Amino acid sequence: MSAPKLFRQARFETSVAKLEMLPPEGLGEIAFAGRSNAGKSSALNTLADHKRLAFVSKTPGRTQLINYFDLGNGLHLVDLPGYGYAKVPVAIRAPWGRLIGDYVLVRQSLKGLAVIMDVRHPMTDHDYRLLDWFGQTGKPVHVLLTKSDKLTRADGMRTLATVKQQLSKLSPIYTAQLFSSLKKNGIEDAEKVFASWLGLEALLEETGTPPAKPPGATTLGKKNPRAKGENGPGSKRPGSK
Ligand SMILES: Nc1nc2c(ncn2[C@@H]2O[C@H](COP(=O)(O)OP(=O)(O)OP(=O)(O)O)[C@@H](O)[C@H]2O)c(=O)[nH]1
Ligand SMILES: [Mg+2]
Repeated sequence: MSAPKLFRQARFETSVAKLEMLPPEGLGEIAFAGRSNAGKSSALNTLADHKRLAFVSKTPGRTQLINYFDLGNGLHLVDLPGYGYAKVPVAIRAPWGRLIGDYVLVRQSLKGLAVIMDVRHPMTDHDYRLLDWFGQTGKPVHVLLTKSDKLTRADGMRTLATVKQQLSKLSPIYTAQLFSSLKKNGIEDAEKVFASWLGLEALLEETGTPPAKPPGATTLGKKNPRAKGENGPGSKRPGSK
């Protein structure tokens, strides 16, 4: 267990329903993709050390928009809609091949993809399709096998070894680790990978110094406007009953 420090600055910036609405290209962003209910929003909250930055729900398919979180200095974390959950009504179930698929290909600021998988259900067909698709960018992927608190350490390690082997067949630069938002396990390893993608390694050496905000930045303390809508009733902390 360790306290996160790298992404503590994260502040909600905007929600995007269409590619044309994406904010201007910045200096770097990391997107969190994965099956609905895998724990993407929870992982993002855990890394940001923030209980309700990104919306977490027991209802799969809650995150339907691309949500941008500002890290300052032109850097962002991006929470993508989940894929592969059949019970979400077709009207709001954009196949990842459209919004997510286009986003991961066209976005130049995107430095790498964090693919979040429930450690009990890793490497689904949808995950494979996304990894295959993203492969054409040549950019890195880091898999967080989350909810690792649900398995014994031995079972978790076995799954990790299998997933690493499967990933190595897709690309030598794809990596994976165990993670738990509930137990706050795996934060440091994830931070190291994401810091290297964003060129922030030096910050990890310092003792908890967050990235400086650029002059005139106004996002600090901004309320998450989804508190009334998508981020509404039923939101839960990871693991809460
Ligand atoms: N035990 C445990 N539960 C977790 C963990 N991470 C997330 N959860 C739970 O899993 C459920 C889904 O979490 P979310 O973070 O909303 O998942 P998501 O991938 O963002 O889901 P969508 O937005 O629907 O795609 C919630 O009930 C969380 O509390 C974890 O590490 N351990
Ligand atoms: Mg979510």
